[in-house]
Amino acid sequence: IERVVTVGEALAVFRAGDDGPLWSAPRVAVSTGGAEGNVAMALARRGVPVSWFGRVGDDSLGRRVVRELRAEGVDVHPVVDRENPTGLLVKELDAGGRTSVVYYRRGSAGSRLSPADVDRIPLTGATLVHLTGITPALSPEARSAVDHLLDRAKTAGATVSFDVNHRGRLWEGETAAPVYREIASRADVLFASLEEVPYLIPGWGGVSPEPGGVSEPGGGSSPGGVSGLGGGGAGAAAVALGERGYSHVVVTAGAAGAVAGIDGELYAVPAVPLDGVVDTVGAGDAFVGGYLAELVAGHGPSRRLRTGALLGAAACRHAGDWEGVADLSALDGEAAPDDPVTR
Ligand code: KDG
Repeated sequence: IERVVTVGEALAVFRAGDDGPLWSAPRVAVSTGGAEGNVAMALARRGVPVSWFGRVGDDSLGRRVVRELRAEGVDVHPVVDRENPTGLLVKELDAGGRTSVVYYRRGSAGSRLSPADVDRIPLTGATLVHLTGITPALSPEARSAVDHLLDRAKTAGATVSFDVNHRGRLWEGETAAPVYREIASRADVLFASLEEVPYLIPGWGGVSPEPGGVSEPGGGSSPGGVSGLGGGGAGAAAVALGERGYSHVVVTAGAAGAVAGIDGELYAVPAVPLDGVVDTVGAGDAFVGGYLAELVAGHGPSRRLRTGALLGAAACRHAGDWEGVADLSALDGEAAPDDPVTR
């Protein structure tokens, strides 16, 4: 049995918007977020045995996120931190369909992830370890924990998957970029959105990873030089990343689809057309979960991309990060042929 291990910070999510803006709304909706947990839930939904590790506070929100991950079929063994609270993300959806995100996570339990915590993660039997660029942004300790996890995963013979997931609210692009490159160079599978490519290839698309130079989740806008590249830009980016030694990359371009570059071959998938996008936050994680589920099941690139695109689209249909994916029941009926190379 293939087992996937994800490590990161799970957050409680308070969502406002259905009842008016947060400053006046009488109610918020409560849910769970955190990129790695979202990926784990998508994997579990696809039937892949998956574990999530991280720290949560000894509080109701911690209890809530653990319950929710477990309810979605994820194996969870958190370190319960008695001194620091579970992190929180507040999401506001305005009437125009824009999402803005505020974090209450500085000093949170999840941000204290340490190398000693990583030592407690059982990696025996793990075929794949997934992490994101959010974790090293959380604290120096969490960054060391990521380094240590990479070492341990390699020793255990696990495939390492890394999703850049830049969060401009957590750190500056110029600080983050070298860290992303270092982790990416040690990963076997690399995920990046088109907007994140400049962090991996400085100057790509005429954009340098300066503060404010790329879009943030649910906010900001893409610099013209990058967004103008479209899906074709994802192909060019995958080729350029391949030339820099990243032998298995997946570049996502939102509504323009995604491209995988694997050992010099390119594989593309269009996005699944959507007529009501409720909220795109979580779509990238759902995509990654879908892609990895097919990868560990031994399926080829086209099927991985197609399942990723389906799950990514499903996530966009719900205001929560992952609930749209949890709603998918008919996915198994969607036969995804293992197409030959599209170039
Ligand atoms: O990818 C969705 C995430 O952005 C969200 O769930 C919270 O992990 C999170 C983050 O740090 O932004």
